[in-house]
Order: sequence, then C-alpha cells, then structure tokens
Amino acid sequence: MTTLVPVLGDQLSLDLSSLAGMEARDFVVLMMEVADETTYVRHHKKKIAYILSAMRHHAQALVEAGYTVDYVRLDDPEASDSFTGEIARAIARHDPERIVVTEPGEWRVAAMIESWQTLFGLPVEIRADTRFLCSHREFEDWAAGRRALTMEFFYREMRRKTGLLLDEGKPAGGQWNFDKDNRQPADADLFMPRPLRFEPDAITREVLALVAERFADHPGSLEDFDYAVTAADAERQAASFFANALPDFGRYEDAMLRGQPFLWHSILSPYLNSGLLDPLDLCRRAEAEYRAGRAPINSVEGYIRQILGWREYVRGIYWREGPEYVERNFLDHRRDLPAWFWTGETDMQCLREAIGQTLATGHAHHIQRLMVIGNFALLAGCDPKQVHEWYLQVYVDAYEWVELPNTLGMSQFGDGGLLGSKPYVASGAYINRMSDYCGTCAYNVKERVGPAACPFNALYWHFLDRHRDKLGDNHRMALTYRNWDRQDEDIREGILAQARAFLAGCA
Ligand code: FAD
Ligand code: DLZ
Ligand code: SF4
Repeated sequence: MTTLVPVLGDQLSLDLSSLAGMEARDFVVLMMEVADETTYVRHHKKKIAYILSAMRHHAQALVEAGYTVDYVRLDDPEASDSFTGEIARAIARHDPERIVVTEPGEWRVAAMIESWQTLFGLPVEIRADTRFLCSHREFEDWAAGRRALTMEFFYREMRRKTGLLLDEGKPAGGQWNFDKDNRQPADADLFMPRPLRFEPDAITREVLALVAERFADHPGSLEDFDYAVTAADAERQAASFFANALPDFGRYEDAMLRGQPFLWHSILSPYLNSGLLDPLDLCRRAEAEYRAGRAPINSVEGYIRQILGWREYVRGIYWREGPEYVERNFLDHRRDLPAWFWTGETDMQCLREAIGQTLATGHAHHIQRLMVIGNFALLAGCDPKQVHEWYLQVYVDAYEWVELPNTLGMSQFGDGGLLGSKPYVASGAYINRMSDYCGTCAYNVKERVGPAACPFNALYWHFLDRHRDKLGDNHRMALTYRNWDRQDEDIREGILAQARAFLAGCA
C-alpha cells in the first residue's frame, strides 16, 4: 500500500508541500498530461509546449532525486483526458491507501480534487501551497473589515512579515514605494539586456512536434521556441536578469519600444508560476543586489513589489472572491473581441506590436497588457469574460489565479474597482509618451476627429461619457469629467460620433 501524490503542471517544484514529510519510497508521484487541461481554453501553442516540456523535465528531476514517478503522456493510447480519469487509472495501477495533493491554482481544478474522496472512497489530503508567501487565512485576516483592499497596504504587511527591504523596521531608502521614479520612456540602444535563449533539447523537440500536430488550430506560433524548461535554465535566466537588467528595471518598467518585447523585464513569470523558481528567493536576491550597491532602490523595491505585493495580492483576491468572480461585468460590456485579436492585423501600430508579439512569443510585458491591449478592450466595451479567456489562452505565464484578477479586475474594471480605485484607461497621448509606436502608425495621435485620428482618443471620451452614471462621482475622475464638460457641445458631439463610427466598423 502506498500514497499517491499527483503533481500538476504548475507544481514543478522539488520542495512542493505534497512531497514533504514522507520517505520517497513510501509514495508514487503521478504526473498527467491530459487533453482537458490542454484544451479547456485554446492555449497558445508555445504555452502547451512549455508546460509539457517542463513537466517531462521535472519528472526526470524527481526520478534523479529518488522518487518513483508514474508519468502519463498525452499520446498514451489508454489516456482518459482528465485529471479525475487519470486518478482512477492510477488507483487501479497502484492501489494506494490515500492521496496527498498540493492545492491547485484554479477553482475548476479544486472542485475536481474535492470530489475524489467520495468518488474513489480514499482519504484525500489537500495541502496548502507553501510556495506562496501569504496563506488564504492570512489574506482573509488582512482583508476582514477593510473598506478598500488597497494593494499598497497589503504589500507593506508583506514587507514586515518577510523583513524584505527593512532597516530596523523602517523601509529601506526611507520610503515604502519608489514608483514616482519609475515612469520613464526608453530609447533602444545596442547595450540593452537580452533574455537568454534556450535551444530545444530532444525532449522539447519531441513535445514541439506533438503540439504542432495536435494543436495546429490553437493560436500562436511555435517558431523560435526558446523558453527554459528546467529549473537550472530558469535559474540562468534569473542570474542574467539580476546581472544585466535589474539596475534599470525600475526606470524603464513602463516603457515600450517597437521590436523590443522584453526590455528591462525579468521574463521569469512562466518559471515562477509553474514552480521552477521560488518567489521569496528572487526577492531576497534582488534585495542583495541593492545591499551590495549593484542596483538602485527604485528598481529593487519596484521588482520586489511586483512579486511580494501584486503577485500575492491578486492570488488573495482570486480565492477570496470565489468562482463567480469570472462572471462580473460591472460596466455591462457586451462587445465581441475583434477578430484581429487572433492575428494582430490592425492599422493601430501599438496593438499590432503588442498582439503580434504576444502571438509570436506568448509574452507581453505589463504595460502592453494593461495600457495597450487591455485599455483598448475596455474603451471599446469588450465583454470582460471574453477578454479574460483571451489572456488566459495567449500568455505562457497565464493561470487563472493570477490572470483573472489582473484581466477582469485590474484591466477591465469588471469587478467595479476592487483592485484599483479607477479604470485603467488612457488616450493615445499616454501610449505616445511611453512608447515609440505612434511615429510609425497609420493614425495621428494628436488628432481626435477625422479619418486619420488615433482611435484611442475618441474612444477614451466615449467611454467616460457613456459610463458617467457609474464613474461620474468617482472623485479621482472628477477633473477628467470637468475637462470633458468644458468642451463645446459640438466638439463633444464630433468626438462621440467619431467613436461611434469606429466602433461600428470594429469587428
Ligand atoms: P517583470 O516585469 O519582470 O515583473 C517581475 C515579476 O513580478 C513577474 O515575473 C511576475 O511574477 C510579478 N508580477 C508583476 N506584475 C504582476 C501582477 N500584476 N500580478 C501578478 N504578478 C505580477 N502575470 C502573470 O504571471 N500571469 C498572467 O496571466 C498575467 N496576466 C496579466 C493580465 C493583465 C491584463 C495584466 C495587466 C497583467 C498580467 N500579469 C500576469 C502581470 C504582468 O503583466 C506579468 O507578470 C509580467 O508581464 C511578466 O513578465 P516578467 O516576468 O518579465 O515581469
Ligand atoms: C495549463 C496546463 C496544460 C496546458 N496542460 C497540463 C497538463 O497536461 N497536465 C497538467 O498537470 N497541467 C497542465 N496545465 C496546468 C494545469 O491546467 C494547472 O495545473 C491547473 O490550471 C491548476 O492550476
Ligand atoms: Fe496606437 Fe494611436 Fe499611437 Fe497609433 S497613434 S500607435 S493607434 S496610440
């Protein structure tokens, strides 16, 4: 009699809680490539390839560490297509006395796991995922009784809890947050850091062939697949980021440049989210760069805030808000996503760049996701659930716990402002300030009306005008509404007509 320990595709860590406290010989690790996980949304081809290859490499690492691994491949002729089906088959093979599993990252999978005890008549122990720094209970306690769940205050608690960037209980550098130093545009130059490229090995090449054949109708390209698929290679990318990009990470965090998908970002989110890297370790190493004088406080604090603050915070929101969160649509947006979200073929250079890059690589950085793609979808009134599903499909780092609050909450204001006190909307001027996109665009960013006018400009005012009932008494938007009201009526009507005409042709 043994214990069955299912390890899911985003649980690729050797120190996973389900593996702790038992002798390796006392259990069988079960890893399952299953059709339902690859198709519950039409994931980007590179996302499937990354996860399957990282899973196969992790199975090897587990075996090398002394574990017994039962690995079910997607092309197994007996495969059952679902986690629950594979557990049933594994029970028949191993006759376990119990199942121990680390909690999953999604309500959908949590419901499956909760059904196993009754379904199979075996005890199922679901352990907390200790790779996160804030437990569900701690988040609940922090959130209880607060009127607003402000990320900044959560983040300060997490700084106190971990001791990161604290000098005798006070924030290092004299402030908790250095964001005001972090909003500079960038120029491309020859010395920009480049993420490392990892050539596919035999395992990855086999997975790439499988994905090319089986998921030909999924979005995205498999060309130039160069993600790390082992903890050792993910670690190489982390070391390269700390050495080459972290010092300027803060300053250029919001910048966007044509043909430069990665800039000074770490490109580590796929590895963090699937378990190849550890969040606290990365934060501590970032702090060490500051303490050693190799990276300035604005960069290091900004980087740590993303992981210790935002990443933990959105996870807390996801589990706190429950499975119905995905249905929220505060602004009652119903428009279908335009077809060019699947091709990138639009005359709007900023969207062409951000979506094109997303389909090519499976990655876009935060401001492209928030202030270009998300901003457009929100201004145009796209259905937030469709927007959420698009983001879940196309990004290699996307799992529902992190993607949904960022997309439906932060970016689409679908929850009415849980994550931010006002919608993240901007006209073309913001994109022009932070990027070099507008210079080569078919549209003119300075114009609000006329055939060449940047669509973001009229859409921005149309959005504010049509949602006055819900946003009009938001004090953070009062100045913007006053500016709108100051315009002559015929100017306002011209802008609204421009937006209506654009939306009528936007499909
Ligand atoms: P860096 O810029 O180097 O940031 C460092 C790390 O901070 C990241 O690796 C990531 O782990 C963490 N981080 C930064 N911002 C956030 C955030 N808002 N929420 C959670 N973690 C954060 N991130 C995901 O990991 N998965 C997603 O599915 C995802 N969907 C998003 C959808 C939208 C609409 C938006 C606006 C943001 C989304 N993000 C998501 C957050 C962010 O865009 C990515 O984490 C980041 O672009 C990953 O690239 P990087 O590793 O180079 O990040
Ligand atoms: C996203 C994904 C994909 C594409 N395929 C698999 C798979 O075949 N097997 C697996 O264990 N996990 C996969 N995943 C990740 C799961 O969807 C993820 O573990 C759940 O979303 C829970 O967070
Ligand atoms: Fe985007 Fe408008 Fe600039 Fe074109 S002009 S790149 S549409 S912001």
